[in-house]
Amino acid sequence: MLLLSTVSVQAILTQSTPRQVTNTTSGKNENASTNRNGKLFVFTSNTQHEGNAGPQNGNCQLPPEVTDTAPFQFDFDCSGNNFAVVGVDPPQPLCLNCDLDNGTAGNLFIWRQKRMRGGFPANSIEQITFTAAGGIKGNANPNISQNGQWIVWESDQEQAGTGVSCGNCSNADGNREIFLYAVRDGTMTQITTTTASGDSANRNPGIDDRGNQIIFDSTRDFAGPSCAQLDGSPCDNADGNSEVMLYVRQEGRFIQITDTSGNGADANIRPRISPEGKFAAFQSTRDQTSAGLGCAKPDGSPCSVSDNNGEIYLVDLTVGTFTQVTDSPNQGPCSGTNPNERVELSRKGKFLSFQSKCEASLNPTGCGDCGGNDEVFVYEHPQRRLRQATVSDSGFNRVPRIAGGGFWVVFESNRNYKNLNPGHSKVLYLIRRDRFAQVVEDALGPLQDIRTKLVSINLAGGFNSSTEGFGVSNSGRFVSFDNSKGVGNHEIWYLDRNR
Ligand SMILES: [Ca+2]
Ligand SMILES: [Ca+2]
Ligand SMILES: [Ca+2]
Ligand SMILES: [Ca+2]
Repeated sequence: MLLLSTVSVQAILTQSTPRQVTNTTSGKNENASTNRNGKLFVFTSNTQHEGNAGPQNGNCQLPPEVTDTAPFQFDFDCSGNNFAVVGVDPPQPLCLNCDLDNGTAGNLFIWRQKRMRGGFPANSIEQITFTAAGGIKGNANPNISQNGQWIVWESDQEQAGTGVSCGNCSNADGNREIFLYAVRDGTMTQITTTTASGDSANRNPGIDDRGNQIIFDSTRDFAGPSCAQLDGSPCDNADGNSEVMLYVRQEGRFIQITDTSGNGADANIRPRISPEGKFAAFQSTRDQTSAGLGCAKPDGSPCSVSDNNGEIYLVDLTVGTFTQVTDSPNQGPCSGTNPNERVELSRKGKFLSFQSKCEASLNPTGCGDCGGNDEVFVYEHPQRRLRQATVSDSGFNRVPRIAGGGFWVVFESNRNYKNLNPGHSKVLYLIRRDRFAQVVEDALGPLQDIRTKLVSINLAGGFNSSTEGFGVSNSGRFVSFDNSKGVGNHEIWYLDRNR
């Protein structure tokens, strides 16, 4: 029995309800990403998907081999998941190409909430990958472009089998490569073709709104005629640490954004690209003082020689210059690879969100007790201003994602802001960036600013996500996430902030 979700919202905002997308009996559904209008969701799943034409069980179709009344395992409306597609009666969770033996690997699926061109009815599923091995991470970290036309992901598998249309897919060595799927015609492209370095070979792909550029981190060396650095010099990563790479789809060429040495697979990681594709951001433990065509801090002074803890960088791809957003000491909670991490950026690189343990150095006069727990920060590039969005004395504020339009930041937290989460469950918050974007739960911190607009997504007793991964549309209206609380195993959910 599904626990009814409870959602607390500020009075000024419309009541909204988390909606369950998948309804399965075992395994995991995770890594959900949504396009700009919430019509398309892509996610990974290692659960068994039933859905081809078969006998009817209520409103649900059963797969041909099922003769009993076993419930439809992958449905959206037949097992009490509270989902109903407006205007479709009865809603049929239809999948025309699902592999009925999925369950050994994480594969990618698209869910179409609304009727789409190409004959896809509302509330239908399409399976994209058909690998039989690799576990839940066999196909991982999918991102759909906001225009809904392109999906990029990482995989250590050979993309093959019935239903796969790929002209260049080849990954016999089983390292992790980057792949691209064209939603319009169902064709697949293998973007990277490399060997060795296993799961750290090519990772963390991001994609701009139109799917023109794909960014990722790679420990492989792309030296060759189809790759140049931002300053025009040849690509080079002979030392095999992780560098930030960009793939220009229409030209079939690569741009190596960082050129550093040392720290292996932790050197330069988790890059993101801005919605229009002109800016990139990433986290790095390496020295960027001679990066690209120049590197400066927000105040215009030269970048610091790295003391090798993780810092956030912003890159203007059109002119090749770097901005060192954070400059924090490699000590205490701020030491190591990930004290500043998980950067996301809005349109034209104007606003960055990231997670940080470095409050004592980034915001020494406003960080409350400054204990160094994970807090959310927002950097406003036009004003060259860094704001601490959460001030708390314990617990966590994680994985902030600024929506592409820059108005909303979504993050995961177990703090109680505006009394929306007094039980300190794990919830998602959406905070308006363009108001006074700060929330406080810290007796030593500044008083809460009443202008802050905040929404929480709070399933009964908090939710339990597997991956710290969720998606948000450019407008901040649609948020996709996974949760197992109250539903047994990890299922995909979404929130339409206007409903
Ligand atoms: Ca390979
Ligand atoms: Ca290197
Ligand atoms: Ca530092
Ligand atoms: Ca704190």
